[in-house]
Amino acid sequence: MIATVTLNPALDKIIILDQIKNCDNNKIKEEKFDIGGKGTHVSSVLSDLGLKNIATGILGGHAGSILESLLHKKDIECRFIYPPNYETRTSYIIIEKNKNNHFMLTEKGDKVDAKSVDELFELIRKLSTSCEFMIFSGGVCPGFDVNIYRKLIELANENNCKTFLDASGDYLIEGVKGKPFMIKPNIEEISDIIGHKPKNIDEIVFYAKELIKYGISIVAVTLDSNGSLIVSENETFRIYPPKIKSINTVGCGDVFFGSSIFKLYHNSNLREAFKFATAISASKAMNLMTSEFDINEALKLLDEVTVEYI
Ligand code: TA6
Repeated sequence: MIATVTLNPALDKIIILDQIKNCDNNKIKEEKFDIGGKGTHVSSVLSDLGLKNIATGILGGHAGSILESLLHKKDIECRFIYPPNYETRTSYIIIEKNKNNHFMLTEKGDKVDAKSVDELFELIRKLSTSCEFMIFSGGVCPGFDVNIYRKLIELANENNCKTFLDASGDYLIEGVKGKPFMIKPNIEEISDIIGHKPKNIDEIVFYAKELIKYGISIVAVTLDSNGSLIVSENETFRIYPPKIKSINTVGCGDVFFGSSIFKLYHNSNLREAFKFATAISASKAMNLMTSEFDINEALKLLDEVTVEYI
């Protein structure tokens, strides 16, 4: 079994306009809700690829109930902690169609109480005894300590669960100390770990290899439209994405993360897993929604994904 842990899920509200004019009453053309919050996004991808999974973390309020209904529609088993008087946050994704622009405005999230933090620990402890994979992904709502990911990863590792982390800032820096099996930092996030922005790919490779020596098995660095860099003990390679017309890149990182994990769960080699993830992520970029992709479109794009060993 596989579980995702989202410590600050979000309901994505996608707002579509022709254009945004400053100091004007801009009329919204269309509004859609989608699954947001990085771990819940991964659950959505796994489910779309046919892998049953459990979504857990912190959830509540009206936005939380809409998000949970979207997860249920994808046959995802929801095992959340519901803190008292807690409202799940909303991310607003603004699509300005005429200029092919999109912006994301994400709320901070409510503070979680100490009792709910303890309940979450107990839930993760229990789940990690029956899960082979556990994915920790996304922002963290106020009320959790900065070392929350480290503690949860250590707990899951002790129960022989393979752990995956996608986080940022101090939560990532602390989380890495828990030695997750795989991390998926973007450029800003690998800079958080290194302590400065890397000058070039060679410097990223150097620090990624240091992380492998430290005990992480896979470091997958996403490089926006320049694809990704995959580093493990036995191989290092760049992956270049297909040329596509991007509509909405929000969610691409989560879809990349979720689809690579799907392949690793089925014992794919790294090259196959991350080529597949790149094609799926490209299909998501062509989709207005933040969690949706077209598997047939992705499989057609697979041939245009190229790999270069370093
Ligand atoms: O990566 C896309 C996304 O999951 C959006 O759907 C939005 O919910 C946002 O990221 C949440 O990011 P955060 O890092 O705040 O958890």
